[in-house]
Amino acid sequence: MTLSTDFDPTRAETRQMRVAHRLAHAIARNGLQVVYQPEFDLHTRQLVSLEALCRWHDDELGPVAPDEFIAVAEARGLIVPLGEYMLGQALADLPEVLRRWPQTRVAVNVSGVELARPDFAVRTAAAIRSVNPALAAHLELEVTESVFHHDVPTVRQHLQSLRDLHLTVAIDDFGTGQSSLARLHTLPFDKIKLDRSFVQALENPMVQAIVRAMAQLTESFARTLVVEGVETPAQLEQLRALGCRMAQGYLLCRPATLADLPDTPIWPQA
Ligand code: G
Ligand code: MN
Repeated sequence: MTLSTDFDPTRAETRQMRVAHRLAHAIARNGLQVVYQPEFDLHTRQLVSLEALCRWHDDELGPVAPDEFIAVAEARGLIVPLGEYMLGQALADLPEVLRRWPQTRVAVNVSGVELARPDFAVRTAAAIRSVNPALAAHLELEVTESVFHHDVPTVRQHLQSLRDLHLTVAIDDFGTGQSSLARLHTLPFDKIKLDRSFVQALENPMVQAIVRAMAQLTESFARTLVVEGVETPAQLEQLRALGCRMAQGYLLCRPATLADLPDTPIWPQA
């Protein structure tokens, strides 16, 4: 019998410490890249939003996957500086974004750890004001189910006061983990991003019914539904037929630097 030696807690700990150390270094030295992935209106083909995504290629560690370094950042007290870094980059890029797509918003992902901090809204508002208060109306915050592990009244207050400044709020990866229908009414939001697992199971009639119901549900509350993870023309057509208006995914556009993003959509016309 051979015992698995794949998981070695000491080595895992060492790797986490190393990643945390290098990540702190990268944040301090502007060493993280930001790529943007658009969301499109399937009716008008308009680019409606650009999601800012962090990418990291470290000199010593090589490329580190976002799933890994974001988990490390959350565990090792680096998620707040990382979040501030991403917000700063989004604010810095917004003038160019608005020149190219005047009606757009830039969306930044915000972790529950950040939103649970008492000064989140104040600091976010201050960061915006220090650049240009008018940019608030072009920012979106994407929050995941992880916010439900934290103090929900605090999170709600932050989101409410930032919405008062005209930021919008999207519930990310909806339908997974804790982001259940039962909790939907407990946070203020403008948009739901339906997790890509629904698209991956779209051949199942019950999944089709769920997607159709989500499109109707959001419409009846004057909210937006964006379907994540669209990878094939067949999925795109099926989503349209189910009443979905907005989508994101590799078929439409992969995450890219601002310089590499095409000005006009290049995904296949129906
Ligand atoms: O949790 P969130 O939805 O913010 O995660 C975004 C991540 O999903 C990014 O890292 C992005 O590269 C990835 N992604 C975006 N579109 C697609 C897609 O169509 N298919 C898959 N598998 N991943 C995608
Ligand atoms: Mn997201």
